Amino acid sequence: MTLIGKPCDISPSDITPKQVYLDRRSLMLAGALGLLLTNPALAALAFRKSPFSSRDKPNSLKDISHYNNYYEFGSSKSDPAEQAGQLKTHPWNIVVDGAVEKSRSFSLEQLMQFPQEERIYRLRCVEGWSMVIPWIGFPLATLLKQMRLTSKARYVAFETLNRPSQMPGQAEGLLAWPYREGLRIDEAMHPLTLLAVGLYGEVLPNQNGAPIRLVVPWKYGFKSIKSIVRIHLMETQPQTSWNLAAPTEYGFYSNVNPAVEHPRWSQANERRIGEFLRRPTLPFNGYGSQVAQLYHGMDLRKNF
Ligand SMILES: Nc1nc2c(c(=O)[nH]1)N[C@H]1C(S)=C(S)[C@@H](COP(=O)(O)O)O[C@H]1N2
Ligand SMILES: [Mo]
Repeated sequence: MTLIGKPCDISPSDITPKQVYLDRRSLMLAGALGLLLTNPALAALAFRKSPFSSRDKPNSLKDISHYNNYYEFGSSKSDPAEQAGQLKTHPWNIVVDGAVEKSRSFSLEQLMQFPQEERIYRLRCVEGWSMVIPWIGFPLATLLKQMRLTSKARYVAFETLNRPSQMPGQAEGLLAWPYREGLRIDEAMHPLTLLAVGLYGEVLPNQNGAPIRLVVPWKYGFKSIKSIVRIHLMETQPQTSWNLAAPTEYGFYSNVNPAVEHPRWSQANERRIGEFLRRPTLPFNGYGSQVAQLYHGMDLRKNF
Protein backbone atom coordinates (compact mmCIF):
# COMPACT_ATOMS: atom_id res chain seq x y z
CA MET A 1 0.00 0.00 0.00
CA THR A 2 1.35 3.43 -0.86
CA LEU A 3 1.38 6.10 1.80
CA ILE A 4 0.86 9.83 1.45
CA GLY A 5 4.32 11.30 1.12
CA LYS A 6 7.07 9.34 2.82
CA PRO A 7 6.35 7.34 5.92
CA CYS A 8 8.14 8.95 8.79
CA ASP A 9 10.27 6.84 11.08
CA ILE A 10 8.44 6.40 14.32
CA SER A 11 10.75 6.58 17.30
CA PRO A 12 9.83 6.71 21.00
CA SER A 13 10.40 10.48 20.91
CA ASP A 14 7.45 10.71 18.52
CA ILE A 15 5.14 9.49 21.26
CA THR A 16 3.93 12.83 22.51
CA PRO A 17 2.17 13.03 25.85
CA LYS A 18 -0.68 15.49 26.04
CA GLN A 19 1.21 17.49 28.64
CA VAL A 20 3.70 18.98 26.18
CA TYR A 21 0.83 20.84 24.53
CA LEU A 22 -0.40 22.36 27.74
CA ASP A 23 1.14 25.48 29.18
CA ARG A 24 1.83 25.66 32.90
CA ARG A 25 -1.27 27.65 33.66
CA SER A 26 -3.75 25.35 31.95
CA LEU A 27 -1.98 22.37 33.52
CA MET A 28 -2.45 23.87 36.98
CA LEU A 29 -6.05 24.70 36.18
CA ALA A 30 -6.73 21.18 34.92
CA GLY A 31 -5.08 19.85 38.07
CA ALA A 32 -7.20 22.12 40.28
CA LEU A 33 -10.34 20.87 38.54
CA GLY A 34 -9.21 17.31 39.14
CA LEU A 35 -9.31 16.54 35.42
CA LEU A 36 -5.82 15.15 35.08
CA LEU A 37 -6.12 12.82 38.04
CA THR A 38 -9.71 11.68 38.16
CA ASN A 39 -10.81 11.53 34.56
CA PRO A 40 -8.78 8.94 32.67
CA ALA A 41 -10.43 9.93 29.39
CA LEU A 42 -9.01 13.43 29.72
CA ALA A 43 -5.77 12.61 31.46
CA ALA A 44 -3.66 10.57 29.11
CA LEU A 45 -4.18 11.53 25.52
CA ALA A 46 -0.82 10.12 24.48
CA PHE A 47 -0.32 9.32 20.83
CA ARG A 48 2.21 8.51 18.18
CA LYS A 49 2.57 10.21 14.86
CA SER A 50 1.15 8.24 11.96
CA PRO A 51 2.78 7.51 8.61
CA PHE A 52 -0.69 8.11 7.10
CA SER A 53 -0.42 11.86 7.69
CA SER A 54 -0.66 14.38 4.89
CA ARG A 55 2.26 16.77 4.52
CA ASP A 56 -0.05 19.74 3.94
CA LYS A 57 0.21 22.47 6.55
CA PRO A 58 -2.54 22.13 9.16
CA ASN A 59 -5.07 24.92 9.55
CA SER A 60 -5.00 26.88 12.77
CA LEU A 61 -6.89 25.59 15.82
CA LYS A 62 -8.93 28.79 15.60
CA ASP A 63 -10.10 28.00 12.03
CA ILE A 64 -10.68 24.33 12.80
CA SER A 65 -12.85 25.12 15.82
CA HIS A 66 -14.69 28.22 14.54
CA TYR A 67 -15.68 27.28 11.00
CA ASN A 68 -17.82 24.18 11.41
CA ASN A 69 -20.77 22.27 10.08
CA TYR A 70 -22.77 20.74 12.92
CA TYR A 71 -26.47 21.19 12.19
CA GLU A 72 -27.51 19.99 15.64
CA PHE A 73 -26.25 23.41 16.76
CA GLY A 74 -27.46 25.49 13.83
CA SER A 75 -26.76 25.82 10.14
CA SER A 76 -24.24 28.67 10.06
CA LYS A 77 -20.50 28.07 10.30
CA SER A 78 -20.22 30.05 13.54
CA ASP A 79 -23.17 28.40 15.34
CA PRO A 80 -21.35 25.26 16.54
CA ALA A 81 -18.56 27.21 18.30
CA GLU A 82 -21.22 29.35 20.02
CA GLN A 83 -23.74 26.61 20.85
CA ALA A 84 -21.95 23.28 21.28
CA GLY A 85 -20.51 24.11 24.70
CA GLN A 86 -23.81 23.11 26.31
CA LEU A 87 -23.49 19.47 25.18
CA LYS A 88 -22.57 17.14 28.03
CA THR A 89 -20.07 14.62 26.64
CA HIS A 90 -19.43 12.64 29.80
CA PRO A 91 -20.44 9.92 30.56
CA TRP A 92 -20.51 8.61 27.00
CA ASN A 93 -20.96 5.18 25.44
CA ILE A 94 -21.05 3.73 21.95
CA VAL A 95 -23.30 0.74 21.39
CA VAL A 96 -22.16 -1.68 18.69
CA ASP A 97 -25.01 -3.95 17.60
CA GLY A 98 -26.84 -5.49 14.65
CA ALA A 99 -25.04 -8.17 12.63
CA VAL A 100 -22.70 -9.18 15.45
CA GLU A 101 -22.66 -12.31 17.56
CA LYS A 102 -23.06 -10.26 20.72
CA SER A 103 -23.85 -6.55 21.06
CA ARG A 104 -21.46 -4.51 23.15
CA SER A 105 -21.34 -1.09 24.73
CA PHE A 106 -17.98 0.70 24.91
CA SER A 107 -17.45 3.52 27.38
CA LEU A 108 -15.35 6.47 26.29
CA GLU A 109 -12.71 5.35 28.80
CA GLN A 110 -12.53 1.94 27.10
CA LEU A 111 -12.26 3.55 23.66
CA MET A 112 -9.43 5.76 24.91
CA GLN A 113 -7.48 2.60 25.78
CA PHE A 114 -6.89 1.81 22.10
CA PRO A 115 -3.49 3.02 20.84
CA GLN A 116 -3.96 6.58 19.63
CA GLU A 117 -2.29 8.19 16.62
CA GLU A 118 -2.02 11.70 15.31
CA ARG A 119 -3.26 11.72 11.70
CA ILE A 120 -3.06 14.91 9.69
CA TYR A 121 -5.85 14.63 7.12
CA ARG A 122 -7.36 16.88 4.50
CA LEU A 123 -11.12 17.42 4.91
CA ARG A 124 -13.04 18.45 1.77
CA CYS A 125 -16.52 19.79 2.43
CA VAL A 126 -19.14 19.28 -0.27
CA GLU A 127 -19.74 23.05 -0.22
CA GLY A 128 -16.35 23.70 -1.82
CA TRP A 129 -13.94 24.49 1.01
CA SER A 130 -11.26 22.37 2.62
CA MET A 131 -9.09 22.25 5.73
CA VAL A 132 -6.17 20.25 7.07
CA ILE A 133 -6.74 18.88 10.55
CA PRO A 134 -4.32 17.10 12.94
CA TRP A 135 -6.69 14.52 14.42
CA ILE A 136 -5.92 12.14 17.24
CA GLY A 137 -7.70 8.83 17.10
CA PHE A 138 -7.62 5.16 16.19
CA PRO A 139 -8.76 3.18 13.17
CA LEU A 140 -12.43 2.20 13.22
CA ALA A 141 -11.13 -1.28 12.30
CA THR A 142 -9.53 -1.52 15.77
CA LEU A 143 -13.00 -1.28 17.30
CA LEU A 144 -14.73 -3.53 14.76
CA LYS A 145 -12.07 -6.21 15.28
CA GLN A 146 -13.19 -6.42 18.93
CA MET A 147 -16.54 -7.72 17.67
CA ARG A 148 -17.48 -10.99 16.07
CA LEU A 149 -19.30 -9.89 12.93
CA THR A 150 -21.79 -12.24 11.31
CA SER A 151 -21.82 -12.92 7.56
CA LYS A 152 -24.64 -10.36 7.30
CA ALA A 153 -22.34 -7.49 8.28
CA ARG A 154 -21.97 -5.85 4.85
CA TYR A 155 -22.55 -2.22 5.87
CA VAL A 156 -21.97 -0.08 8.93
CA ALA A 157 -24.52 2.52 10.05
CA PHE A 158 -23.60 5.33 12.44
CA GLU A 159 -25.83 7.51 14.61
CA THR A 160 -25.18 10.77 16.41
CA LEU A 161 -26.61 11.48 19.86
CA ASN A 162 -30.28 12.50 19.87
CA ARG A 163 -30.69 15.05 22.70
CA PRO A 164 -32.80 18.07 21.70
CA SER A 165 -32.46 19.57 25.19
CA GLN A 166 -28.77 20.20 24.49
CA MET A 167 -28.87 20.25 20.69
CA PRO A 168 -31.19 23.11 19.72
CA GLY A 169 -30.94 22.36 15.97
CA GLN A 170 -32.73 19.06 16.56
CA ALA A 171 -35.89 21.03 17.30
CA GLU A 172 -35.85 22.11 13.65
CA GLY A 173 -36.67 19.82 10.77
CA LEU A 174 -33.54 20.56 8.74
CA LEU A 175 -32.40 16.93 8.74
CA ALA A 176 -33.71 13.53 9.80
CA TRP A 177 -32.48 13.24 13.39
CA PRO A 178 -30.49 11.66 14.79
CA TYR A 179 -27.88 12.45 12.15
CA ARG A 180 -27.15 9.19 10.33
CA GLU A 181 -24.33 8.05 8.10
CA GLY A 182 -23.05 4.80 6.68
CA LEU A 183 -20.14 3.00 5.06
CA ARG A 184 -19.69 -0.26 3.23
CA ILE A 185 -17.84 -2.76 5.45
CA ASP A 186 -14.62 -2.60 3.40
CA GLU A 187 -14.63 1.20 3.64
CA ALA A 188 -15.20 0.94 7.38
CA MET A 189 -12.31 -1.53 7.78
CA HIS A 190 -9.92 0.55 5.64
CA PRO A 191 -6.88 1.69 7.65
CA LEU A 192 -7.49 5.36 6.73
CA THR A 193 -10.95 5.35 8.37
CA LEU A 194 -10.50 6.90 11.78
CA LEU A 195 -12.47 7.41 14.97
CA ALA A 196 -11.16 10.72 16.31
CA VAL A 197 -11.13 11.66 19.99
CA GLY A 198 -8.87 14.70 19.79
CA LEU A 199 -7.15 17.29 17.66
CA TYR A 200 -4.05 19.42 18.12
CA GLY A 201 -3.05 17.29 21.08
CA GLU A 202 -6.25 17.96 23.04
CA VAL A 203 -9.59 16.23 23.44
CA LEU A 204 -12.01 17.27 20.68
CA PRO A 205 -13.72 20.63 21.02
CA ASN A 206 -17.48 19.98 21.23
CA GLN A 207 -18.05 21.73 17.90
CA ASN A 208 -15.75 19.20 16.18
CA GLY A 209 -17.80 16.23 17.37
CA ALA A 210 -16.77 15.46 20.95
CA PRO A 211 -16.25 13.09 22.46
CA ILE A 212 -15.81 10.82 19.43
CA ARG A 213 -16.47 11.23 15.69
CA LEU A 214 -15.72 9.51 12.41
CA VAL A 215 -13.18 10.80 9.88
CA VAL A 216 -13.22 9.39 6.33
CA PRO A 217 -10.70 11.56 4.48
CA TRP A 218 -11.46 10.51 0.88
CA LYS A 219 -15.17 11.34 1.18
CA TYR A 220 -16.99 14.66 1.40
CA GLY A 221 -17.06 16.05 4.94
CA PHE A 222 -20.66 15.14 5.73
CA LYS A 223 -19.74 11.43 5.87
CA SER A 224 -17.56 12.19 8.91
CA ILE A 225 -20.37 11.97 11.49
CA LYS A 226 -19.88 13.62 14.88
CA SER A 227 -20.66 12.63 18.47
CA ILE A 228 -21.41 8.97 17.71
CA VAL A 229 -23.51 6.85 20.09
CA ARG A 230 -24.34 3.85 17.93
CA ILE A 231 -22.59 1.69 15.35
CA HIS A 232 -24.98 -0.76 13.73
CA LEU A 233 -23.81 -3.58 11.45
CA MET A 234 -26.27 -4.28 8.64
CA GLU A 235 -26.85 -6.45 5.61
CA THR A 236 -28.43 -3.69 3.51
CA GLN A 237 -27.21 -0.18 2.67
CA PRO A 238 -28.16 2.15 5.52
CA GLN A 239 -30.10 5.39 5.13
CA THR A 240 -28.15 8.60 5.60
CA SER A 241 -29.51 11.97 6.75
CA TRP A 242 -28.21 13.94 3.76
CA ASN A 243 -29.39 11.37 1.23
CA LEU A 244 -32.85 11.44 2.83
CA ALA A 245 -32.85 15.25 2.71
CA ALA A 246 -31.75 15.61 -0.95
CA PRO A 247 -31.27 12.30 -2.77
CA THR A 248 -30.23 13.89 -6.07
CA GLU A 249 -27.51 15.94 -4.34
CA TYR A 250 -26.03 13.54 -1.78
CA GLY A 251 -25.49 9.89 -2.61
CA PHE A 252 -24.40 7.05 -0.36
CA TYR A 253 -20.77 6.91 -1.53
CA SER A 254 -19.94 10.62 -1.65
CA ASN A 255 -16.34 10.02 -2.66
CA VAL A 256 -14.61 13.31 -3.41
CA ASN A 257 -14.81 13.52 -7.20
CA PRO A 258 -13.90 16.66 -9.17
CA ALA A 259 -15.43 15.10 -12.30
CA VAL A 260 -18.94 14.73 -10.88
CA GLU A 261 -20.77 18.00 -10.33
CA HIS A 262 -23.08 18.70 -7.48
CA PRO A 263 -26.42 19.59 -9.18
CA ARG A 264 -26.05 23.20 -8.02
CA TRP A 265 -22.28 23.79 -8.36
CA SER A 266 -19.02 22.39 -9.71
CA GLN A 267 -16.78 20.21 -7.52
CA ALA A 268 -13.68 20.85 -9.69
CA ASN A 269 -11.85 23.05 -7.20
CA GLU A 270 -11.89 24.15 -3.59
CA ARG A 271 -10.88 26.97 -1.28
CA ARG A 272 -8.50 25.92 1.47
CA ILE A 273 -9.63 27.93 4.50
CA GLY A 274 -7.01 30.62 5.13
CA GLU A 275 -5.95 30.79 1.48
CA PHE A 276 -7.09 33.15 -1.24
CA LEU A 277 -6.73 31.26 -4.52
CA ARG A 278 -8.79 28.16 -5.14
CA ARG A 279 -6.93 24.90 -5.76
CA PRO A 280 -7.95 21.94 -7.90
CA THR A 281 -9.81 19.19 -6.07
CA LEU A 282 -8.15 15.79 -6.34
CA PRO A 283 -10.01 12.51 -6.98
CA PHE A 284 -10.69 10.81 -3.65
CA ASN A 285 -9.36 14.02 -2.05
CA GLY A 286 -5.82 12.92 -2.91
CA TYR A 287 -6.14 9.49 -1.24
CA GLY A 288 -6.76 7.61 -4.50
CA SER A 289 -3.63 5.46 -4.38
CA GLN A 290 -4.93 4.00 -1.13
CA VAL A 291 -8.66 3.70 -1.78
CA ALA A 292 -9.44 3.69 -5.51
CA GLN A 293 -9.28 -0.12 -5.63
CA LEU A 294 -12.30 -0.30 -3.30
CA TYR A 295 -14.42 0.97 -6.20
CA HIS A 296 -12.91 -1.07 -9.02
CA GLY A 297 -15.51 -1.71 -11.72
CA MET A 298 -18.10 0.67 -10.22
CA ASP A 299 -19.62 3.54 -12.19
CA LEU A 300 -18.74 6.46 -9.92
CA ARG A 301 -21.10 8.81 -11.79
CA LYS A 302 -24.02 6.59 -10.90
CA ASN A 303 -22.67 5.79 -7.44
CA PHE A 304 -21.97 9.41 -6.43
N1 LIG B 1 -23.74 14.88 13.63
C1 LIG B 1 -23.25 15.63 12.64
N2 LIG B 1 -22.09 15.30 12.07
C2 LIG B 1 -21.57 16.07 11.06
C3 LIG B 1 -22.28 17.20 10.57
C4 LIG B 1 -23.52 17.53 11.21
O1 LIG B 1 -24.21 18.52 10.85
N3 LIG B 1 -23.96 16.73 12.24
N4 LIG B 1 -21.76 17.94 9.52
C5 LIG B 1 -20.83 17.24 8.62
C6 LIG B 1 -20.18 18.13 7.66
S1 LIG B 1 -21.14 18.71 6.38
C7 LIG B 1 -18.83 18.41 7.70
S2 LIG B 1 -18.07 19.31 6.47
C8 LIG B 1 -17.99 17.97 8.86
C9 LIG B 1 -17.27 19.16 9.47
O2 LIG B 1 -16.39 18.74 10.49
P1 LIG B 1 -15.58 19.84 11.32
O3 LIG B 1 -16.56 20.90 11.76
O4 LIG B 1 -14.96 19.12 12.46
O5 LIG B 1 -14.53 20.42 10.39
O6 LIG B 1 -18.76 17.34 9.87
C10 LIG B 1 -19.77 16.45 9.40
N5 LIG B 1 -20.37 15.72 10.51
MO1 LIG C 1 -19.63 19.39 4.72
